[in-house]
Amino acid sequence: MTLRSDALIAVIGPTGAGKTTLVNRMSGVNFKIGYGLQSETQQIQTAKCTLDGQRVHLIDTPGFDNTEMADGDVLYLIGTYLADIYRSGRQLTGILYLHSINSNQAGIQNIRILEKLCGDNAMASVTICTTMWNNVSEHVGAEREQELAARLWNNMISKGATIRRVLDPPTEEDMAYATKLCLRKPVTLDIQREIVDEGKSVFNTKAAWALGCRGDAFWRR
Ligand SMILES: Nc1nc2c(ncn2[C@@H]2O[C@H](COP(=O)(O)OP(=O)(O)OP(=O)(O)O)[C@@H](O)[C@H]2O)c(=O)[nH]1
Ligand SMILES: [Mg+2]
Repeated sequence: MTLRSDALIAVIGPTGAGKTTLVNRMSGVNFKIGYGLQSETQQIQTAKCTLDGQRVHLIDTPGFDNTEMADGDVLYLIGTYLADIYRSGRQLTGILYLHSINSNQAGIQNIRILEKLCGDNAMASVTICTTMWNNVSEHVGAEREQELAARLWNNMISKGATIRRVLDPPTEEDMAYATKLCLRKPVTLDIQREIVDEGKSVFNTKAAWALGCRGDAFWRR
């Protein structure tokens, strides 16, 4: 029997969307979560766990719109980490993009970055996970979800991205979904190709241009 290698799933999204909470709940680790307005996660951290016999590394990332770091620095951390993975011959099987349904911010900038970071060919590996359903009435949440899907996430959905409501704690269906993600076809993101295959710096990638950070962040380094 061939042993399947550990799956890699990245958890990305705006600060406070519940990324670390989800990683903790799924893996049983106890990474620090935020309580106030301040962003919590400042580094990439990975949690190993086993989902239905499949070993997986959940990659928790610092959020965009961070109170402690510029978005360019967040992108730098995520981009270099993803490039290192690809360089070492490993690939992601899923990208979870978290969005709080309780937020009245659409997160346009975040979506633009995500689209460029992944690229069209990887879009089918993206799941847009809406969180904080227990902080909003079902009616209001559902309306927001519909509007976001029609006006902001439509491009990603048309390229194969999936939307999913995730409860806290995740349900058995959520865990089963994550298990299935581990078994999906490994994918290469545009930012990984740009950095590793094309030799670009993080600040010359399409994601950096979408962020508009190239000038500032590039010259600071
Ligand atoms: N009601 C509710 N609260 C949640 C949910 N997920 C996370 N939270 C709370 O939201 C706060 C922020 O959660 P984190 O997991 O730290 O968010 P994060 O996305 O990792 O934030 P950064 O590390 O700053 O990027 C914490 O107080 C969590 O308890 C959820 O689904 N529902
Ligand atoms: Mg966090």
